[in-house]
Amino acid sequence: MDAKRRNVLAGAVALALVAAAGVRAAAEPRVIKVVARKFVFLPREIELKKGEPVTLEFTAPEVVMGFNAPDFKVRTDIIPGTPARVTFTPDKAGTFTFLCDVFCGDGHEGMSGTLVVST
Ligand SMILES: [Cu+2]
Repeated sequence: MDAKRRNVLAGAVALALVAAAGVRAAAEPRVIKVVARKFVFLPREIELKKGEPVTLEFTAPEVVMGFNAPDFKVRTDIIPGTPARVTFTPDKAGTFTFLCDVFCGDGHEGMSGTLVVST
């Protein structure tokens, strides 16, 4: 293979790599970390964008918690020591309540937060 042909090939490979990386970057959800502790989610308010994939990554330092956002049909248990993740793409804008749906103690009933989804 002559040098010119090798350069063309190298250029094509580089372009393919850049294209693949670009596609991966676009599809990668934004990660937002959330801590669930007695008896609050931190942050309590989570800002999302309609149509933008997001991964919520939960930790619970104390006891088992739950995360449930019924408007987007996502929920997970949050076990201490193991990050729990939900990935979804908000399909509507507005303000939506999420809550802890695993009984975690005396303050459980008031343990909720808000997803604020903008367009
Ligand atoms: Cu709870």
